[in-house]
Amino acid sequence: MKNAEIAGILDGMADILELLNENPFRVRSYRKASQVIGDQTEDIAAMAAAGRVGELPGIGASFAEKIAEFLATGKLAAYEELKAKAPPGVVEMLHVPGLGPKTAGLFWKKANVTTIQDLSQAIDAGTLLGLPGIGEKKLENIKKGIQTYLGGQGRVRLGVALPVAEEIAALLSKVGGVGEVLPAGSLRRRRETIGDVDILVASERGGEVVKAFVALPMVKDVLAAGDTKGSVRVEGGLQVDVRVVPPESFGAAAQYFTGSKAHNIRLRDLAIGKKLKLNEYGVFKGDKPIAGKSEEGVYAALGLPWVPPELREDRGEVEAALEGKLPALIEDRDIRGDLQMHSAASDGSAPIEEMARACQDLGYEYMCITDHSESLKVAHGLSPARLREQRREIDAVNKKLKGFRILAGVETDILSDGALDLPDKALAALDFVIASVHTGMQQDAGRITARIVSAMRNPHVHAIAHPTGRVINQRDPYPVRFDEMVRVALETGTALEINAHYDRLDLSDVQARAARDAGVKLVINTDAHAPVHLPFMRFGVATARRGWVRKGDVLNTLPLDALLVALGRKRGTG
Ligand code: DGT
Ligand code: CA
Ligand code: CA
Ligand code: ZN
Repeated sequence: MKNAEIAGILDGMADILELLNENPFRVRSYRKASQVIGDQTEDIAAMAAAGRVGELPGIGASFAEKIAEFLATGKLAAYEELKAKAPPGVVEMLHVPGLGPKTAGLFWKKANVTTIQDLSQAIDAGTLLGLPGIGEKKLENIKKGIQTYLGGQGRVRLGVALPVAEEIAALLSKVGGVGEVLPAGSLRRRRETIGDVDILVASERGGEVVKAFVALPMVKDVLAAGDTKGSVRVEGGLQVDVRVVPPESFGAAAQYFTGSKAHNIRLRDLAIGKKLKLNEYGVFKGDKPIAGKSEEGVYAALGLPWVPPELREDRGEVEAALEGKLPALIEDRDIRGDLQMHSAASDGSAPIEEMARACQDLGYEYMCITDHSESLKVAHGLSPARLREQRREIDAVNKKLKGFRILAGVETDILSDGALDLPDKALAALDFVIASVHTGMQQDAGRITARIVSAMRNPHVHAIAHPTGRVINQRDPYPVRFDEMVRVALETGTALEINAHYDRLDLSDVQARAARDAGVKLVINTDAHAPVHLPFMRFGVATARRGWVRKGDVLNTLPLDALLVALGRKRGTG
């Protein structure tokens, strides 16, 4: 499908238009079109062939024409023209957290800064100070943003890498003489970003497997192709390595190449303590292999139970395993509903009923519609009156659904002064209220923390959404005092969200663990803006597992009745 590629181009066009100071409505229309195309489950090429692209919301005749041009020629003349109007380095600057198009344009036009390197040097040399609106503080923020941006470069988000790896693994499984296929490395540990993908294949016919691998359709560049190892780049630049190992050492290879390196070093020390040798071929007593076929066997030979890959970071899992105290981690199937999502009433793309049927297809018992509140104008937030109207719509859809319940909720903004964007009376009428910071993220730690604390002290607020505000590789967390947030969450019985969207994963793994250790309840939500986002739940569950989180720590593992009781508790009515 070309959907993602087209969405990327339209977004890129919006960036350049913004940089060129074009009409904000025009910029917005490109962003909207990009979002609509990106959210489509159906192949745009098929829709175009049927002449249905122009019917999509926000896609008029002119966008439909551009899409047709791209589908036919693989290029878009208007995009090429736009790209010629701004240096690529300046466009790239827009990806630096804290650096908007106005500022980037200013640096480019007034200080001749055309690359991120230029920008870094200009900040250090102090030559940008004194440009209109540019002070020390702002430059310091941009400097930090550059570090975030460069640090994230080359690491691909989990939700981008995992589907690619799974598709490649499925294709490799069909190659002749292939047994097990396992995406290992940081991907198997479900880290939030992936340096490269490491896939293991059990086979005696290495050369043939590697040949088949480098010939796969998603391969853009072949970096290496030998008898046991192949290495390629796929679209978007992600590197994928395949290693072919004989079945009798597959378990040892799986253990070794899953890592992490720090975990492996601990295991090697354990082996040495038992006068054994551990490597990617097996566990050896002298020259004699005593384990290697299965991963369980490798751990058992070292006197350990099998350790879930998400824990293998040397963060205490080896000690816990030795003591028989590994946590029983939450699993995908424990999730009974999704408590944060948006409908077409605010900035989502689907009506409530469509979201509900998609949730039913995932096997859920319930879900909650949490559209934005009124002050978030860009997201078409809901007033109390519109919320009341939405409740009636939800009641009507609920009547049609069997064995499933849509809860009425809201994602209410925590305003700059800490007040909520809705009166208590409106909040009290809803089943579930999640509060979040979308504005004033530049405030200092004291003020941001105070805002969130005051939201948690409201008895109608059940949870805090994306509690640190970070966007992976794009935006640093706002400076909330995490310990204080956790302390007040516990004291007030407010849950903290693990936002499952792979752009956020917020709380992060280590933060989820700290919250869970403190006894705070978590809630794992997708924040879906379209049905295609609902399956992102697994990235949230993976992050929870990396945070040692158990089923009982998570609100939305409860059956509906128990969930409603738990929600009532915060309001003193449960
Ligand atoms: P990444 O790719 O940066 O997201 O992280 P990983 O963990 O996938 O690292 P990668 O691709 O360099 O190597 C894959 C695994 O192979 C790693 O998790 C553990 C293992 N490994 C690699 N180099 C070493 C090493 O020098 N010593 C040990 N014990 N294991 C290693
Ligand atoms: Ca890797
Ligand atoms: Ca690798
Ligand atoms: Zn939000």
